[in-house]
Amino acid sequence: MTKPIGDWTWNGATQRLSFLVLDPAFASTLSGDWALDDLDRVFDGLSKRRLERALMDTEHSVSVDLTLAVGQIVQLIGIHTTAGDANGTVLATVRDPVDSDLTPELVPVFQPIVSLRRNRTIGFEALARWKDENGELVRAAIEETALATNMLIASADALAQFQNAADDKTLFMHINLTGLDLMDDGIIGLVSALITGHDLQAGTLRLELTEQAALRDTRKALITIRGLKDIGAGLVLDDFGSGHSSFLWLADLPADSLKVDSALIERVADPRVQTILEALTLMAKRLGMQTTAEGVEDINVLPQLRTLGFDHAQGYALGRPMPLSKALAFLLD
Ligand code: G
Ligand code: MN
Repeated sequence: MTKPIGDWTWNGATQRLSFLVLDPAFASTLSGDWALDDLDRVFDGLSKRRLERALMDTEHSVSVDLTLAVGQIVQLIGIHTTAGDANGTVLATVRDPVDSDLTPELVPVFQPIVSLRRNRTIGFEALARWKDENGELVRAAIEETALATNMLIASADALAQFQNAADDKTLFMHINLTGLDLMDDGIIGLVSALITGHDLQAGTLRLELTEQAALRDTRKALITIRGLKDIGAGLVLDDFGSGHSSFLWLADLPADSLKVDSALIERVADPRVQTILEALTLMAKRLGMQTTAEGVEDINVLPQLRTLGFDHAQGYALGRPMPLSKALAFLLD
């Protein structure tokens, strides 16, 4: 799994790179204040040159993979500040302490989100899948603490690739946050590092939230959510209209987008449901939010969803969740 293990700071005047790393697997190798020339004692030669180039290139944000002399890989992501200085976060791939052969590999898949007005893919939702023993991708069965952290890192990387491939910096990515993530004090730092590290426009990395996820400590969750918005993350209310999703929650949450639950979309032929959907999209518009119809399995309902006021649609009829390479091909097609 990949996770943040500490911070780095580059001082352009003294040409020194400082690592503050607390993770015991890396602290003794990395922590401290390094002269640039001595870094080849830590990284392999190619990595050191890549790092040098990234630190000198003040035009671009920093995102560089480094191989440690001992074989592990770390990633520095961050931004240049004034006077040639730079700083950011250190990410590392660490082996699961449990038998790693028994832990299935996490593979994000990406499902297209389509604009009903422009009739084209304008974003994706990242969904977690696990590679089973036959190499098949299966739905996430394991509830894991590091799940979303990994999904965030992988999906932000994928978003940068999608945006470059399509030459469109407005393309967005939805990533689901769990209740555990909302209680994690490091989440704002990580999301901020990913946004700046990949040079993403504000609002293109969008976090999907459910009221369910905030239930354990609503006040703390709201503080975290507002912090996430402040650093440029987009906010999306997921599964609205079923389960735990109240209007109070909507009143408190500065969301950019509302996803209407598939249980309602499924029943779009029912006139009562149509009235509800129309009211929901109108309300969302007045609150400055976009709306997405979830679980669209039949393309014949698309004109009706448009008439009811939906901006976006997502579902098997428009595209299945796909691995990165397939999703890239789908986007460019
Ligand atoms: O709760 P959330 O909206 O994040 O759930 C998304 C899940 O719904 C994913 O696991 C995805 O595979 C699934 N999904 C996406 N589109 C469709 C669809 O058209 N029909 C059904 N039944 N499931 C879908
Ligand atoms: Mn979702």
